Amino acid sequence: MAEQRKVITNAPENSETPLYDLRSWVTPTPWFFVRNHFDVPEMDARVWRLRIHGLVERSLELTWEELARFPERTVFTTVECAGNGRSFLQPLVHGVQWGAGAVGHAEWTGVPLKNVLQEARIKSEAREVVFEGADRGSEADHPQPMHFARSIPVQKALHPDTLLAVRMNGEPLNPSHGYPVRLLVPGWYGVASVKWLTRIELIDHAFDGYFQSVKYTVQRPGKGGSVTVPVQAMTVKSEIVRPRAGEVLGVGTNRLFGLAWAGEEAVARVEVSLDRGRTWADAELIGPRAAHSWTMWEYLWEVAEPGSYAIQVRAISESGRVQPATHDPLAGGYEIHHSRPIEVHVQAGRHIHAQPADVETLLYDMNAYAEENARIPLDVDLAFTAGEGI
Ligand SMILES: Nc1nc2c(c(=O)[nH]1)N[C@H]1C(S)=C(S)[C@@H](COP(=O)(O)O)O[C@H]1N2
Ligand SMILES: [Mo]
Repeated sequence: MAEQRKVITNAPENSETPLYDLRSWVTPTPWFFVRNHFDVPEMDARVWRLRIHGLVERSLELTWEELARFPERTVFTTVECAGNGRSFLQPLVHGVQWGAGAVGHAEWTGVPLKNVLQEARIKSEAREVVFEGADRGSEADHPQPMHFARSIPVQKALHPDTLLAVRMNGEPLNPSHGYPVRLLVPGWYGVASVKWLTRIELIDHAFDGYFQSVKYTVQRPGKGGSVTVPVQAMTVKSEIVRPRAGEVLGVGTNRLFGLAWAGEEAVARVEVSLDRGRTWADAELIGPRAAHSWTMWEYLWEVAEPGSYAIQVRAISESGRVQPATHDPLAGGYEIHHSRPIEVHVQAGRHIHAQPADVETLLYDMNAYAEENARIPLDVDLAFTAGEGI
């Protein structure tokens, strides 16, 4: 499968998942968005080392073979860039001008970080775990070259699904996604999932690296106005995948299809409004539903009157968090998750009689997958053409 990402910038590569073409719960790797700050570093698993040091009883320097001796675990996780959707903000905010596609959902396999940290034996005063990538470069407001680095609290580092990932969708990580080893922090914005990982350090204070304290931060109400905090878990969000904005539909039954996710939570409900947010109806959630993963939804929209309509969708998480209608100005250019209406046109004389997705046929392999931990044959779902199935 050729690379089919939508390129936003070339050097370094920043490219989007072609969201509006998705036909599977899992995003095929060649389609999965790429967010790089610096050039992709030259990596070779044969000479790769992972240093684990700082507030540990026993510093480690693992080789690829040593890492491979730990038991593996496989998880499904949606990864979204905290800047996803930035181009929809008015007025424009500085940064990569992402559309909706800086997000993807994949199967990740690797060694639970917890097991490696247990071998290093964390000291009780450790509070955060800092992860450093092999990539290096400078930013306009930070001319000194630096490595990409980010931290997470010890508690999140010990979560059984936080992985030192070595495979994505069953294949070894490719260079764009962090070969040979990346961190995977399920439910958190992608910035936490450090690629080309070479160093892990346990510290007893809040890490203040550039990508932790200057970029990838938001304001929160706090003492004396607001405080700056690093982005953490993904927020509750949905996207309309089909129809696309401006599409011509027909009278009868039109099928709306999309995705919704809620960070560390599962999605409880997705609602659709066809009257600019006055009334909302439940969409059908189809396929697998789990924390850390996006959920597919569909809605069969009966429409008799030709004309222009706005379709709006919002997701609600299991704890009851509702996707908002407007962007929180305190979040600046990050955590852009407000529900965006799209305009469509229902044409007179054009009749559509959409059917619900044949979930059983389309998802049998995905369900088998979740149960048996078998791999999804990724090309199966991609064979379906527009209008059929998912
Ligand atoms: N070493 C390193 N890790 C990194 C980055 C990076 O530039 N360098 N980008 C981060 C950001 S902001 C995101 S959104 C995710 C994107 O992961 P992907 O490129 O595999 O989709 O990687 C994160 N990990
Ligand atoms: Mo990101």
